[in-house]
Amino acid sequence: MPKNRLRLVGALTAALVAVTAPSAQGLAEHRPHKPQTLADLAQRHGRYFGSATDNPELVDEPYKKILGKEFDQITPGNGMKWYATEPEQGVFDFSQGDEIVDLARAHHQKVRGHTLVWHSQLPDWLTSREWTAPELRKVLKKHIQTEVRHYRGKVFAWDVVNEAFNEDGTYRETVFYNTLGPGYIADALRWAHEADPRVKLYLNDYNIESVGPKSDAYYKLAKQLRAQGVPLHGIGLQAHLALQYGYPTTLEDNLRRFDRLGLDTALTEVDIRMYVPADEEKLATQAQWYADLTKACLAVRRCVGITIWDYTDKYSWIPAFFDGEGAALPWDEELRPKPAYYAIRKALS
Ligand code: 9MR
Repeated sequence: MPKNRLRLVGALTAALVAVTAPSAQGLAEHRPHKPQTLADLAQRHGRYFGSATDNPELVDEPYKKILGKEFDQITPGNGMKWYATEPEQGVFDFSQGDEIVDLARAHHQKVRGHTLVWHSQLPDWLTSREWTAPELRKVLKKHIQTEVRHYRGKVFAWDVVNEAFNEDGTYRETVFYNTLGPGYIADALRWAHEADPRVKLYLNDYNIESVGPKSDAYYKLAKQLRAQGVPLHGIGLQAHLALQYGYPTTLEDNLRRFDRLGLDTALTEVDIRMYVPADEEKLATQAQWYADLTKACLAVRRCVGITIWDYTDKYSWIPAFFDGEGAALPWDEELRPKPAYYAIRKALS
């Protein structure tokens, strides 16, 4: 064979081999596709994608199946709150939180602890009497440390203080603030840190997605606490949004300023409610907002993850609290994914 033709045959053979011999990558592409979950997609960005859940729902098997599969992080909606965990003074009951932690562990999901200090859902023994400052300090310290110790190594983060500020950025006048003064926040963080030096400690609130008086109050406090060496690691932005109030367009800037303080952020209780009945247009806007807030978190390095406040309209808190509103979550009441679900996937892809 003339040299030229030989070369040609050689080149053709090489090309054929290249086309037909499946490379490692080619093989992977031909494997039947395991559908990627929100958690899988988020993990590729080093983030988690989680859902809240609540004990009464855990008898619903189809619900549990999606909960166990689609998410890599769980927050107990109620089971770790004070009324549930210390129903009588000094008598602790962690059964509800434990049930959720056990379920999460079985699915390799991490757990956010929610919440240690909050003015709402307190036990009667605490709200029905007056406390002196030394008495309440003792009660608060014991509650925090007993609970944090119980969940040491089982939760990766705690909402230590929840909803400490008013809309105008002044301190909310809770029993803790009124009795102990604003220093109760630093104390709570220190006590939690003492009980579990590894767990990430957050302050968490709603209506702090935008830059404004309430998020400014957190920014100022966070800066102070950091300067004083108080163990604060993150700010949780609940993100209970509503179509009628508009999208918080300064969300990304807001996340970024906390990032610059060296703090983690997380979107901790996301839902986007609307007046019901839902229609195609409202669901499309909702989907866009879910995508936008997902992208905002991905754009800011220390935004560590997103948690929706349960995943299905079947178990959303919204209809019971806001008359005429609902349809706030990415799955509908029949556990069918809504446009928001696909929009989140796309934003994560
Ligand atoms: O999801 C919780 C719902 O089941 C309770 O009835 C409600 C009581 O206030 O609390 C809900 O969760 C709240 C969370 O703990 C803190 N941020 C606001 C959430 C919605 O109210």
